[in-house]
Amino acid sequence: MKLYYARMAPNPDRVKYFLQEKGAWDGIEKVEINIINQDHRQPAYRALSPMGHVPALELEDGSGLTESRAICTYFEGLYPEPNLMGVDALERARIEMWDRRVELTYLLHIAGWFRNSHPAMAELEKPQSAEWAGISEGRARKAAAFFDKRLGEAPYVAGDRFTIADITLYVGMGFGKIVKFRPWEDYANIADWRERVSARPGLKS
Ligand SMILES: N[C@@H](CCC(=O)N[C@@H](CS)C(=O)NCC(=O)O)C(=O)O
Repeated sequence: MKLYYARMAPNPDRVKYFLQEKGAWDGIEKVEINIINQDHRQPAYRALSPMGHVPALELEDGSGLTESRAICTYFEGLYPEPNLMGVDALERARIEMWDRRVELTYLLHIAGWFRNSHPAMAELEKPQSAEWAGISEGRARKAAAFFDKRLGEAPYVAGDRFTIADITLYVGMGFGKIVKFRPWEDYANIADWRERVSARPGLKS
């Protein structure tokens, strides 16, 4: 098994923090992909990841597994402790609900904002659209307000314990710095949550 990942990229970081929380990151064989050099668009890599996305996991039979959350689901099965995705049907569903809310309403819009506005992305995102960047920025800002309210109701994103949904939000918050978006400077609940989770050894970059 080999994990193809890229440094300082949000989706690979979701898997990295997930494995670090489980104490399993160091034991995984890794292959570094350089996105700026477009390693991920080469035919050999596309055989594993047909959409040319990082991360990807190469399994023992040579087949590829992609989508950060799916890779985490597999690792949750291989390394069940500590549990990060739910212990019974209802908890699994609730954690997935929150994780997908974070991914689809926050992380995705930070990505749209960054990819459509930052000069470093001009080669990868063709065409860049200022209008798309503006819409994504508005949606990310709206989502930040939503998650601040949520973190006023519960200590962690999915409820009373740390889960994969916190990892996704933490990655999203870090990623936002690239477009100078720092919701913890304006929102007290996000600031409190971020201080607590960033002290976790598993979330060290
Ligand atoms: N839905 C995928 C998204 C993966 C993704 O977009 N990864 C980015 C890096 S964070 C990537 O490969 N970007 C390269 C590109 O779009 O050309 C997942 O959850 O893993």
